[in-house]
Amino acid sequence: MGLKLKLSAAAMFVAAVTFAQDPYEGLRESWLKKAEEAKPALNYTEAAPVATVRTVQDAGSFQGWRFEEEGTPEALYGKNFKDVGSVTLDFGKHLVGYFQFHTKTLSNCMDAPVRFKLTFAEMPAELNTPFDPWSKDRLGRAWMQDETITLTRLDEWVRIPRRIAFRYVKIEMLGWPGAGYSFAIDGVRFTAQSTAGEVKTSLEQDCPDLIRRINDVGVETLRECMQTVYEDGPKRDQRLWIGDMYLEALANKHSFKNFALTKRCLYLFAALAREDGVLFADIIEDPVPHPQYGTYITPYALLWNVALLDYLDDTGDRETAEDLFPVAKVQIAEGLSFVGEDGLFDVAKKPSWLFIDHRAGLDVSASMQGVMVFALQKTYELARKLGRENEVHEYPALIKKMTRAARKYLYDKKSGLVLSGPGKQVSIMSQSWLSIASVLSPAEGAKAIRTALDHEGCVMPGTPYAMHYLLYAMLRCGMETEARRTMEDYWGGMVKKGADTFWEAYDPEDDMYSPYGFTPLNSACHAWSCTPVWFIHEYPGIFQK
Ligand code: RAM
Repeated sequence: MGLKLKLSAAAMFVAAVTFAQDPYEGLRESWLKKAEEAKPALNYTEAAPVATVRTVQDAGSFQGWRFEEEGTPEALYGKNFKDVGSVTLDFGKHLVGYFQFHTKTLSNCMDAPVRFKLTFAEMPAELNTPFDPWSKDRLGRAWMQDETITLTRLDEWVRIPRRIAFRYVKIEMLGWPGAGYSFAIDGVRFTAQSTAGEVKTSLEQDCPDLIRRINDVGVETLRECMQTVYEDGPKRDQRLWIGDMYLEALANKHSFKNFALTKRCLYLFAALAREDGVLFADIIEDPVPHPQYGTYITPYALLWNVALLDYLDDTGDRETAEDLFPVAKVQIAEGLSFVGEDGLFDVAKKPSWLFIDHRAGLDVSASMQGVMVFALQKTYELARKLGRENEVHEYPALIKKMTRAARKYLYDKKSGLVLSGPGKQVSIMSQSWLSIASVLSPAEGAKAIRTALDHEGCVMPGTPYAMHYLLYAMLRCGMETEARRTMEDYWGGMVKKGADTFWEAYDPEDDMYSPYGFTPLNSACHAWSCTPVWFIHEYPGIFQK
């Protein structure tokens, strides 16, 4: 679809949501246009498989499966595929883009169609776990990348229409095509795409090997997720979420420095916000950019403000920050509408999906208090940088009030722990968020985090997203050695278990952990796990020595 057509269709959405009280009235179309103008071009690279592999079930490997090299792709290309029947190819690295294969008549002529099943996978276990029967309480079955295709012609390239995120592909011949002819699969190729471009940073020469590998895997993760928006995962969900964007933009600052993509995403969220100005949690680009209607995540909307401040700091692009500052104010006002007279964020009012981590059972009240205070602080800083403090003069008093309330109702001086919700739950996220928000002093935060880590029954993070905030909190609390060890253990743990790109969900104690009830649904290349890139470069003295 041409840019013009796309723009006008998206503008129709904008027109449809515009009504009398729209705080962004008259601005949305120009914001959408700025988003389109900032869209970076995709770079394409050609890739080919490096080996054919055989499956090995191995309890010592991640999720119980690994591949072993078997032969070369060239050896496959000469064989009658009716004898091969099934083959798995390894491309040697994670790729995002479009897959093609070529067939060649070997004897006689095609006298009946031939049908194949192609299964693409990011992980060995994903390729070796049967997908069916599919339970209806899971996410959509078609996220799984298996495709059936029937050829009625040979001797040409066939392209699989859907965009693929994978490292491995299994090609199986389905049924028997008849005895009248033979053929080979004599070529396989992949066009990979990303908008990331070249890495523009480097590590210190004597940077330890494990940190270097963590950085490299983080960079690859980010590269794969940088498409025409910051996607969360190129396999699933293939869309722009605020929480993922915030962390991708951090890592981008210290790698590709592709700030136009950040600008595009900030404007997209603003242009497509709800009628009252509240940001949707995520945006889907095709066929025209539109929100995932009905999906709001208050902490994400608040973190959008932080991403805007970071963008201003990274680029000095004042025009964008000025344009979008009113949007930041709306997110704060929306968040504050759930803060009670007592100065506490009231999760019982259920403003939205209060996503802090995927870990089941996590009580988010203390974390929400932290996110709200952090967003107030950062939005005030943004206002100051724009000389617009007068518009938000009430923020400092609110920060004080919410800090006092948090210390009074959520912080238990005796144990040194933050306790969240009616069940007084101890979680890593509660300690981390109240440390990030400076509700706890660095010494109190360090004690809270250490005590929680040793506390039996403490709710541990389930995703690298949550781990990011733990690491950030540790650094704010002066826990430098522990921060370094946490990165080496957690992200380094994934590297040691064979990660080419960092995973959406990871529990070092449970390789089968999945927030979706089915591990193959986990995304194995997930944006929010790329932040070691930011930490390693932002704090070279701690991570690169
Ligand atoms: C899932 C994905 C995504 C995240 C949301 C909240 O769909 O993991 O990255 O931002 O949850």
